Amino acid sequence: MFFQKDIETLPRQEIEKIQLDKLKHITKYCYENVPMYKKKFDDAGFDPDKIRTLSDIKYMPFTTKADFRDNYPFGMFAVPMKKVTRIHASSGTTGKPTVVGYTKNDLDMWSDCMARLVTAAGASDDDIVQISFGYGLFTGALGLHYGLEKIGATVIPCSSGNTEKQVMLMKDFGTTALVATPSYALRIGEVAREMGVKGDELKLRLGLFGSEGCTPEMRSQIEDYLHILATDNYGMSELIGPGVSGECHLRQGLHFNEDHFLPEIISPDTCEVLGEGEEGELVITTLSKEALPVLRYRTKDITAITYEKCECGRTHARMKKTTGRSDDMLKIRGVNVFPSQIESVLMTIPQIAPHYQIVVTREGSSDRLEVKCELVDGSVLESFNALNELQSTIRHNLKTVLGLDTKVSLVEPKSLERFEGKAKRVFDLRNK
Ligand code: DLL
Repeated sequence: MFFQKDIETLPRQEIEKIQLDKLKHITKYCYENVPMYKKKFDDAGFDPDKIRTLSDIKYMPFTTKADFRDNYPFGMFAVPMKKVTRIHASSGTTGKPTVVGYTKNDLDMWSDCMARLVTAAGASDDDIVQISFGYGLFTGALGLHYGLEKIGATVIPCSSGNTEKQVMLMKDFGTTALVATPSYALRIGEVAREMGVKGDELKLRLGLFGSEGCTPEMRSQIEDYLHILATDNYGMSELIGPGVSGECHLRQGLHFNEDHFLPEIISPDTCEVLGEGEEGELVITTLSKEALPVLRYRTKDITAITYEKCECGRTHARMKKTTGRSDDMLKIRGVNVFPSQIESVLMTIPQIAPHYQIVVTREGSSDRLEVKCELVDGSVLESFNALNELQSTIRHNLKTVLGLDTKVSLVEPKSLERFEGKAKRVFDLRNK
């Protein structure tokens, strides 16, 4: 068991005392050791000695992805390279990767954070865990790897890809827990079916998923495929990787490791700090990191925070599953659309498989939204009436939720792309 009860169940006042002490320290540490923070603070007239209460953080300037880009590759590091024990990087879609570094203490703290979260999710030293995140510069695989080893679980470092082999090992080794993106878990379940391996032939019982969004409706489908309880883990490379927050087995929000990460929610438009329960952009300050401390990082992920104690006994704040990133939001004919809203609608329609694509184009001055949905059973395509009826139902349901007219294209089973890491389902072709 890796339940750090003395920390994970602290009363709020005591959590906040730890946070304040650490915040004061890290603010000065950044000012003294990272030229970028010194300049940022001086430019903003922010005095690092002026933090008296936690809410004084609101006077501190934000850090953004652009700061990483401008200081590529190691300019944000607060320690000499001699003290850096590991480097990771996030791939990004364009240009140079975002580079992150860890001291020995950072790696220990990271595996503690992960050990806490996987324990909360229900993993233990009885589990045989297949890690099907890609090993390499991506933080996901090694992050979970060391956390799971710390709790004494048996780790199988499969990496992603070669899905038939993944299924074979899962069956032969008696894997009980799977670490993957939800999309790859779905793919593994699909290949298992194709190979004639039924969910109940596997010993799988727990999914430790994360790194991308997944609606509750999609999650239920994955659980049905694999006969598991699926839990969610949130994090990002810039902050540490996975280990920022994760669900316990009760799945009532993702518990932060609040002694190491200080969360805030802001309005993405005005940057004003919002209150408990209000939805906005998550901003995180790392409180313990040595190699790459990050102050008030704008994650762009949209969520809300609760400080209520969880039924599981843990007292650290929890965040709602994210509804998406602010930059994932599509503005179509003036209407804001989150891809997760479309996913939720599609996943309630039994004839539609959990595979879809969203394509946005511009015709003249008007935006056009097309949703390609994969059929569970291709025979629908042979009946004009059945096809028509299904299309109108989906169009109607989408219109009710989004308030937009959508073109619905039903496509053959198994015709849309599958993913071994994060899924790419949205194609905004308007500026191409
Ligand atoms: O995805 C770290 C991670 C690995 C988290 C494994 C959990 C498990 P990046 O590649 O830097 O890091 O991507 C970070 O992915 O800002 C979110 O938009 C998204 N993301 C991560 N976890 C979740 C989640 C890793 N549970 C970006 N739900 C973040 C929704 C998530 N989105």
